[in-house]
Amino acid sequence: MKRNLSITGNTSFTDLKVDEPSDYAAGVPGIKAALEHVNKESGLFKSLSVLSEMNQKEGFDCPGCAWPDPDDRSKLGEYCENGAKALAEEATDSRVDESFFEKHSVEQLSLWTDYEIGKSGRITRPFVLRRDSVHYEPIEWQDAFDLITQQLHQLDSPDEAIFYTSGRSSNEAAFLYGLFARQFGTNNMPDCSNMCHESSGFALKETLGIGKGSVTLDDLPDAEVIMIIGQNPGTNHPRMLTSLEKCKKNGGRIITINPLEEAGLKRFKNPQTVGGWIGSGTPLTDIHLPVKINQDVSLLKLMMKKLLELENQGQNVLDHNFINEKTSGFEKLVVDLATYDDQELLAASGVEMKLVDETVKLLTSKSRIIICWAMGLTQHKNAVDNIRECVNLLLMKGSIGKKGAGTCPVRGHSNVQGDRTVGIMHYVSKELNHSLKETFGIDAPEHHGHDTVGSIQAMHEGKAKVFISLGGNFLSAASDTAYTAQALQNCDLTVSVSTKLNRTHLITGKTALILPTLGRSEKDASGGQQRYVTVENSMGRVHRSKGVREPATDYLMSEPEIVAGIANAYVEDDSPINWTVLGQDYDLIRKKISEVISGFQDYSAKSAGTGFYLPNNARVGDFSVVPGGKAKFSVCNLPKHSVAEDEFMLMTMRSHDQFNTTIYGLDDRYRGIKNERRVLFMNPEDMKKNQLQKKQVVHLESNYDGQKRRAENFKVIPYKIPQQNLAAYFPETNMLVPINHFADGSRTPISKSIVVKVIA
Ligand SMILES: Nc1nc2c(c(=O)[nH]1)N[C@H]1C(S)=C(S)[C@@H](COP(=O)(O)OP(=O)(O)OC[C@H]3O[C@@H](n4cnc5c(=O)[nH]c(N)nc54)[C@H](O)[C@@H]3O)O[C@H]1N2
Ligand SMILES: Nc1nc2c(c(=O)[nH]1)N[C@H]1C(S)=C(S)[C@@H](COP(=O)(O)OP(=O)(O)OC[C@H]3O[C@@H](n4cnc5c(=O)[nH]c(N)nc54)[C@H](O)[C@@H]3O)O[C@H]1N2
Ligand code: SF4
Ligand SMILES: [Mo]
Repeated sequence: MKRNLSITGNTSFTDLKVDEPSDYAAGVPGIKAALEHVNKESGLFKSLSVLSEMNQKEGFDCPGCAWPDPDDRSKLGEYCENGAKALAEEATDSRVDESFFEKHSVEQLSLWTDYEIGKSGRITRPFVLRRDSVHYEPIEWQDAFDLITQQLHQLDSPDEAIFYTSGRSSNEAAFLYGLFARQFGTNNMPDCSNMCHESSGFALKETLGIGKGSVTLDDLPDAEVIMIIGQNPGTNHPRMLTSLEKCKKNGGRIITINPLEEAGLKRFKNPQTVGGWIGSGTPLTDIHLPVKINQDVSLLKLMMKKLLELENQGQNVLDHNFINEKTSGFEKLVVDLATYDDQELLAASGVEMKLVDETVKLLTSKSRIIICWAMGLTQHKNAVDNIRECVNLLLMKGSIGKKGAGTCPVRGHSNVQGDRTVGIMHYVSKELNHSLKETFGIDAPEHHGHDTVGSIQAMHEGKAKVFISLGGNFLSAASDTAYTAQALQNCDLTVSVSTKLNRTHLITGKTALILPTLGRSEKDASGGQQRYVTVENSMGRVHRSKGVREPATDYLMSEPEIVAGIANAYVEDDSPINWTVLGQDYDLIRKKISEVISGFQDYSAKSAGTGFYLPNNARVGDFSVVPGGKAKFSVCNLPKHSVAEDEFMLMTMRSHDQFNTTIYGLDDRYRGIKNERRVLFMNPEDMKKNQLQKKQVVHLESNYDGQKRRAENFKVIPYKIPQQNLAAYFPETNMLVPINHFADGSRTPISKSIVVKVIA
């Protein structure tokens, strides 16, 4: 039987109100919004006491983004508006229980919006959607594990199974998950990084020898210049604004490169200070460069060209000692830059020369420069080049490996970096395989597995038949929604380890399981003993997270327990790994991690308090691991774009009221949007040219390789965005992103530069 399912849900409109975009972030409206959310989900008093434990040394790590915590933590609150919303979402009093699924079939639920699906609450117990059924029904934990085992045994090869990870899982859970996948016999371990910072990891590893950023939190206040490129911290990493404020107060300058003038980067009213409540706040951005979508390479090339010219005119711009001693490839870069024409670069970038000159002037005499970036750079065809150019600029100025300077890819999910560190990856690491053999006696596979795009294609082609996800919402997060839906539906079994209901639970394999797990904020006990897990923040510091709330129900299992439960059922007695013990004893897991992965000596002990930093060669200016022994300058090409007269370049981004596919609310306060997500931000000149009115309903169509993809029902909003550029929210627009168009090298989908037509 084919289930009759909607992959979009209801696309009709709510009650859109449009105001002027805000010119500051946080302040009193931020506090008000945070309180409203926590109050609505689980009551104010209960939530406030829990919030006071968030990001404290003995408390739990915020389930929101990966921004680090300071060493000195205010007992008054070490969290932001969106951290409070993340907690509210997890701590909700609503429940998805047996009666919920008796009442609603998956067919009916698929008609709901993502917002409505998410708000249905915490999943109370394991559920199964049996073949040919449209209603989930309860299943016991052991029966669920046995069902997975049965399906895994039916596969012709271990490579017919996919093990996806989203970045909210702890190091302990992720390590066990990777261990099981490898014991089972596959490297098919796609993860959310593949859609996120994979491009950063790729470019940084190749140029600097480590796929992570080099700065720590203490570097930001010391920087002379912070460049923020393709990132919207006011919404997505709100406490970064505190660091930016400190930098400004120390005399630092901030340059932002972004097609949009994001409110959060204009002015910050720090809610932890009196001035943030009653004052006008701290101005943040000194120079804003409104680059056209995916023209950062053009702009960065122009800036570097101009810096070289100033050096040639006798100014002291470059760090020659650093370039000579620590880098290779500089001459090639100089020769290549000379082949470009300033005016052509400028025209492509869409920025005024005056602003470029101002920026170059500022950079000339500075050497403590930090570049921060996120999805605005990583989700394009030439994303890896975007990051290589950032590295080029920093290397020229000797701005890596010293205080107040370096690379800062700002990571998304709170433990996405840790998951990768402890072994979630689709490619083979000989070193890791060797350690796994030594420690566990298993033979990990020696061929690469599928990344996210590859997994979807394999499922679509019937080459993978079991899909297991540790967290996340694969269907809505991935590109090409219709194609991905078909891929999942081709599977014999799909399994989601989740806290809350999402669309991936509705658009499933022939049989589907939901395995409910504890959230970050919840107590995780075994034999009366409270356990803690560990996570790694965006700057490579590993620390503890210990839940404080009673679990949503008594029937939840922790992620390590669930992974061990699946593994145990599968391997039975025939395993060199004692999964029963490993799933219970997190100290033992940490001991094993420290045996397998370097940098984790005395793991449990060192994770207390503020935790410990993992080794980072770029941070200390040691590039000996890069082939050739030196940091590498790169020669990059300009992006190749062909946007016809009647086409636009669309970027898909986050509103202020969402965490990826989890929709907290329908407002995007900083951009002046209230009560609607189906909006399309457009330049007023383009509206005029296309005879479009404010709030007029349009549809979007992409056409790649002759295949048209369509997303319906968006209201046009006049907005300050470069001409022929558009912006809309994800995941509503994911169906426009073609599966086989992704970044060269990293294979990250092109979610920030999709060529579309606007159909009135
Ligand atoms: N509240 C909240 N916090 C989050 C998340 C969330 O959804 N909600 N998600 C988390 C995750 S997983 C991640 S990865 C991060 C994402 O954090 P961000 O990367 O900040 O998120 P996006 O909304 O995708 O915003 C990208 C920014 O890049 C700009 N941009 C788009 N295209 C270009 C371009 O071509 N060039 C330049 N220079 N800029 C461009 C956009 O205008 C926007 O300001 O946030 C994390 N934190
Ligand atoms: N078009 C477009 N697509 C994008 C992006 C974009 O900018 N544009 N961004 C991409 C990026 S950067 C990312 S990181 C991906 C995100 O991709 P995912 O990580 O797959 O998606 P999320 O929306 O973060 O996952 C939310 C779900 O995770 C589950 N969950 C929440 N907390 C927990 C927990 O503690 N444990 C477990 N087991 N489950 C939990 C809940 O069931 C929730 O519904 O999306 C990508 N997709
Ligand atoms: S900045 Fe990120 S980690 Fe910190 S409280 Fe806010 S959402 Fe949580
Ligand atoms: Mo992300």
